[in-house]
Amino acid sequence: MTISLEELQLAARNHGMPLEALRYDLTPVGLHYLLIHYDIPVVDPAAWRLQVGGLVERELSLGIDELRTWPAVELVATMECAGNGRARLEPRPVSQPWLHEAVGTAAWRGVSLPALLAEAGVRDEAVEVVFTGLDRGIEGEIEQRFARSLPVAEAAAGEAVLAYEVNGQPLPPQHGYPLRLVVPGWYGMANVKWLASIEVVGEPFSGFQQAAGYRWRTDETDPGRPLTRMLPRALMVPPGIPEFMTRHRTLETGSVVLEGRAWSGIAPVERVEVSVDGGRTWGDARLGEAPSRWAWRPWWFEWEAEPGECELRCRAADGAGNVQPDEPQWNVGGYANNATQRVPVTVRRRTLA
Ligand SMILES: Nc1nc2c(c(=O)[nH]1)N[C@H]1C(S)=C(S)[C@@H](COP(=O)(O)O)O[C@H]1N2
Ligand SMILES: [Mo]
Repeated sequence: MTISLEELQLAARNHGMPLEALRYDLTPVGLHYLLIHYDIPVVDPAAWRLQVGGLVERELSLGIDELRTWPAVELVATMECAGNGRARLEPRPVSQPWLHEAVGTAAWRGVSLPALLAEAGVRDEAVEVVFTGLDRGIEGEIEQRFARSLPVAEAAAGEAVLAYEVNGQPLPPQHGYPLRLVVPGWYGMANVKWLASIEVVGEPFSGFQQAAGYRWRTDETDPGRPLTRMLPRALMVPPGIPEFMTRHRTLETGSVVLEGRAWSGIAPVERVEVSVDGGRTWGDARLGEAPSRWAWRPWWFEWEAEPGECELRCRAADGAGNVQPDEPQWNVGGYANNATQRVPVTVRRRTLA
């Protein structure tokens, strides 16, 4: 189970959202999780341009000030890394060792991707749209720029946004300055940062992050299936106070309101259940309104805490019938582990002042 220095190096660069930040509808920018494969590029906004080409009627080359003159759209979306939960698989796939915290919700503002593609004019032979970032590195022994594709139908007719602002501020360097793609409902890897080009292609894209990475594979011989939309997940704010090293929680007896958020990229969350006895019995949480169709829903659960040790759990179900499993399903890349969160707590009698 030992974490290597290489995994620690990744974990120190790519931080999660502290779970107490589940209290915010919109994650404050510095608390949103981060995942960066290579180095954060430094971009000169005066020199930067977005190139749009391939199977289009009109090629486009747009500066950031020009993009800002287009009609702006706002998209509030929950984003989660496909590797969230990876570190809880056994044996642990070696990569960024996320526990539960690779998630955040933000208000992205920018240009509608379908509107931009309509302006360029997507030709009939188009199959996919490829999004390439400025960041370069080596992965699987292949030198590359981070690039991902979307099916033409998703790109040209969905609700994706080319964002230049997050929560009312210009994108900070770590979130893709000056422009990033945001594809609501999809796992994080689809949301290409530091966008340099958009290319409409007539064949499925075979780049590393599409053909080798981000596939759900049972073993090394399995070509696997691509990861797309986020499976449902509920997370709770760990209640009480943490012990510094172990982060084990302690709280006092009496009425406690457990709270958290739940999301699914497939269909809206319709139910959240909570267990206060390690999964033996479950009760329904009260659900609040999601800030948008693509953002997490708040939930609350009232609990009379009795002295002793117990394990809290929560799980979400979406309108398409997807429910979180109790146990993870192992896969080569360690993706899409949405097994229920477990929070062991010690309840002690209220201390007299
Ligand atoms: N250009 C580029 N885009 C990228 C990445 C990257 O390394 N390079 N990482 C992807 C992954 S795996 C995730 S989970 C999200 C994370 O976005 P965030 O760091 O803004 O939260 O960005 C995606 N977009
Ligand atoms: Mo990710």
